[in-house]
Amino acid sequence: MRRAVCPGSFDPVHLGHVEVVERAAALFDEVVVAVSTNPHKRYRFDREERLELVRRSLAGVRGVVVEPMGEGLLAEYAARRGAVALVKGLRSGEDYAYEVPMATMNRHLTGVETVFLPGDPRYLHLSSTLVKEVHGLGGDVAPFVPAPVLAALGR
Ligand code: COD
Repeated sequence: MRRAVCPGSFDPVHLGHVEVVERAAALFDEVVVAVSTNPHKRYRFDREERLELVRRSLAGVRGVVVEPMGEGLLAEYAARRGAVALVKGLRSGEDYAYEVPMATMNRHLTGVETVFLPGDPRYLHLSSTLVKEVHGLGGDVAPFVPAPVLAALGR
């Protein structure tokens, strides 16, 4: 059984995330989508809401498990879960520059590898922050978020 972890704060999950998890699920036997919570960060959706929205948004994807990551090191969480890899989506060179030192450190910490998947061109401009801002100012984000997220964002 080859297991991977797809980590994120998912505040909220959007179609860029969903697409990366779907592709990870095609590569690994099981993908654990790990919803992180940083106690120093303010979230639009609390931990339970983010977990529920991720679960409902990925309900049809085989081999996917959604769970809270808790606090602490991602590399140690992945080791506890028996994962051979972290899977991260990349939108740009900036994402790559940000992620590579963490990938190197995570491999140093527990030996876990990081697999980067290039984001789908339809969603490269997406971030949870942009979704919240555009929706908050009255813009239409329906093409970019799963239906449960659109409902949770409200009108
Ligand atoms: N297309 C493709 N991929 C995307 C898109 C998109 N449009 N948007 C986001 N992604 C990817 C991101 O690159 C990221 O890989 C993932 O989706 C999740 O994104 P977010 O924004 O929900 O999550 P982040 O960026 O807040 O990251 C949360 C982590 C859990 C990854 C991070 O907080 C973390 O690593 N925490 C653990 C602490 C730790 O171990 N620190 C030491 C590091 S060495």
